Amino acid sequence: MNESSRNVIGYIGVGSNSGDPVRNCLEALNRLGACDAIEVLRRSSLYRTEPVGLKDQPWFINAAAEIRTALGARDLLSVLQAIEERMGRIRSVKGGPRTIDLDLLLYGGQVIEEDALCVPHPQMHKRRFVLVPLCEVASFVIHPVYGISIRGLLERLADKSAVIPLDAGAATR
Ligand code: PH2
Ligand code: MG
Ligand code: MG
Repeated sequence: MNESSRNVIGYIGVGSNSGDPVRNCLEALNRLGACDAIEVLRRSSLYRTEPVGLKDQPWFINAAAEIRTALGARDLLSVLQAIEERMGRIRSVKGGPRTIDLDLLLYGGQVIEEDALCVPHPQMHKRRFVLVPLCEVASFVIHPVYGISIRGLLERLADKSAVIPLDAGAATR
């Protein structure tokens, strides 16, 4: 199958904790859906989440989106990075505050391990701020490395950091 006829279901993690994080997340999702070869099928609710890793920074807004795309994984990553850049993401402190972070969590059932691209996202199964939103749109999807559903990963999760829904019900809109 060639690039243009491919239609892959992917999942994107969205996060922001600087400027107006709710606006930033929604704007990033709009920009994603405005791309030619990307259709946003569903998005999760938005969540207010406690920072994981570097603690001394503002709480985040996090969400997840299910997309269908004709792009290959590398091209999709380039689109995510271009949206981050155009929205003014500044990488000052590693793991620190950011205007927008778009992470490619899952791309079909593919496992890709390259310097610039690891899919599934190597940290996703450890993070409540990723799995709670993702579970809204992908509860039965199987993690291609662990062979466990997203719901199953969430049930096994050790991370107890706070993840609080901001607009419950958005997934059905
Ligand atoms: N992203 C990080 C580091 N820590 N914590 C929360 N709550 N949400 C994030 O999106 C996040 C984080 C690096 O990508
Ligand atoms: Mg990122
Ligand atoms: Mg991230």
